[in-house]
Amino acid sequence: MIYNKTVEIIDKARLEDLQSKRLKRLVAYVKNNSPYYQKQLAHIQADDINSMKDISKLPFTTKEDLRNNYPYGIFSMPHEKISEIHMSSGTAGNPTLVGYSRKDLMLWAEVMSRSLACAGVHSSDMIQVAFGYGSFTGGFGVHYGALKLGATVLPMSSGQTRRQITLMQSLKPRILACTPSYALYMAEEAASMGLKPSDISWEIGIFGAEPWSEGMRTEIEKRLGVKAVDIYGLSEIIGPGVSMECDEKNGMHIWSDVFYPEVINPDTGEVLPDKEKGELVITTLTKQAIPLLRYRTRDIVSMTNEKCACGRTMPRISKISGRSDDMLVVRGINIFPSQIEHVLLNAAGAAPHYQIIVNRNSIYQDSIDILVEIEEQMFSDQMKEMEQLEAKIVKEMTAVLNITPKLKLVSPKTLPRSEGKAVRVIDNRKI
Ligand code: DLL
Repeated sequence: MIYNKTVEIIDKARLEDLQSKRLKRLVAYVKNNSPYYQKQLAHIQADDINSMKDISKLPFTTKEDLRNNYPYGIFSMPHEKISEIHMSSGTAGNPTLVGYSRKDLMLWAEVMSRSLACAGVHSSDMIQVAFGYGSFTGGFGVHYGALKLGATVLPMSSGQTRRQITLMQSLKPRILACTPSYALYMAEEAASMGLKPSDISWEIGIFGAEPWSEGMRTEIEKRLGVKAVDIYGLSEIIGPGVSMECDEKNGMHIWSDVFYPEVINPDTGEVLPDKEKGELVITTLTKQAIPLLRYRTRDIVSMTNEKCACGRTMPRISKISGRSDDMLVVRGINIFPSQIEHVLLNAAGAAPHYQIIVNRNSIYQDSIDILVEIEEQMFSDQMKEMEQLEAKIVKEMTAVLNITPKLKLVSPKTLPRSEGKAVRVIDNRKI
């Protein structure tokens, strides 16, 4: 079902006209209201923006810019007027803070209802939301969209897996929304409870917040007996609901009347033609609280404007195939190696030599192993002290990363040294 026919099947010329009018208005708005953009756009006037081509005159915005202007420096609205605040994980110091006005929350509900309908959800459906609720955007985003669509929400958050499954058996929701790795964990748990795929009421699984491959899709579909579709988004833009796969399972429609996409060469900033792989950059055309110009998502995709068999004219992006920075997404949680380094540098006894190894086991559960060298003098000390050091680092890392890594202390000078860029991360997942 197409939720909003006036925009989802709009013809390209009208779409571009709408986008350029919005961009012009946006430039005037952020110049007037955001202390950060006031400085950045000192030499640009709204009158310089007359078509979408003129977007190239605007500067890029990065996660660093958000963090350097923490908490409200980049906002275009005084914080008293903000209705809701969320955060993105994956930063060692200041979190990436995002705010929503009432109108932004309505926009979020709108793009999420388009996304849910695009996945095949109807107003008569019940949606089990097993994305986390809290400062993470997953739970609330799906929740708001489901309410606007008129569906019934079962707000479970993640965790309490057996309870999720018993409730599924009694309430029979047709839709499940969670990370793909959690879906597989639920499949495993359901199997261990003696359930067969035919005992499972979910027919559609809406999965995202972390990278997942076609192989993983096939596996989830087989184990849970669902149609598995991909949802993409990021807190800085709005949360989930930036783009969504339709029945064709051939790219995710990006709601470009409100989130204008470009794909650039991450090294040069040059805009790439259709179908070429590069970094996704998004401009939020209508947001109020924290609109962003040309935000560098660091996610690697290719984009196509070719017509889709579903009838939607909104462009499609491919599955996310990687990142242009060193951020790792493990079980939906964003992790930067710098966060790990920060903990190690503050732990007496640990040397600043480490290696992060990410593995995906047979049921696609990701795990992080961290090998840390200990200092010479610590090495000759008591076993007990080593254990204490290990426990201390694991505790710190769990607090900072929101995920418990497996830590292994190794002898001094055993990790490989490098003469160029250190290879700190070994990602064995081959996504
Ligand atoms: O993960 C928002 C979200 C929630 C999306 C629920 C989908 C479903 P952040 O925590 O800010 O927001 O993390 C954003 O996660 O830049 C990608 O690198 C990664 N990511 C999100 N969706 C996908 C996906 C939410 N479908 C970062 N495939 C993004 C691959 C994804 N990576």
